[in-house]
Amino acid sequence: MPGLPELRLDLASCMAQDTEVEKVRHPAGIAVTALWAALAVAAPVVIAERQARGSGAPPAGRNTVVMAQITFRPSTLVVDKGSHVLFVNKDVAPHTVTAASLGIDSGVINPGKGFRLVVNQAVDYVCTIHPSMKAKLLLRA
Ligand SMILES: [Cu+2]
Repeated sequence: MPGLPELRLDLASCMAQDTEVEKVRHPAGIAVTALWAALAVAAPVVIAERQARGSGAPPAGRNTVVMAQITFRPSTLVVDKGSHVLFVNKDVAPHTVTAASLGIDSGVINPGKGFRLVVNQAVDYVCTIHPSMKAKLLLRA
């Protein structure tokens, strides 16, 4: 899926974010920490290679919400605090990711475009163009 250069750039920082999370899940172990540190360096290289091959589709990330058929999928996504969530519009219609009370508004996301959000709190959001589109992000306990 060409046409998402900004999304690919964001993906690299998201993968770095994921490695930080994994470090927390494996407390203490020096070897484990060293391994993930190495992967944190390797991850951007992998992304760069994918770009070079022209495979523009983001990998099926855990923190991706797809907009398709006038629906956010999944409608509830549980993420670690501080995670980056990518919203990808695979629909034929434009959408927004909006939580007005939290000051979150993607603006119009056209088909084929995306939006990245750093999640530090639970977020109930809607698409302002299609008020029936509602979904939420929850923080992992
Ligand atoms: Cu919409």
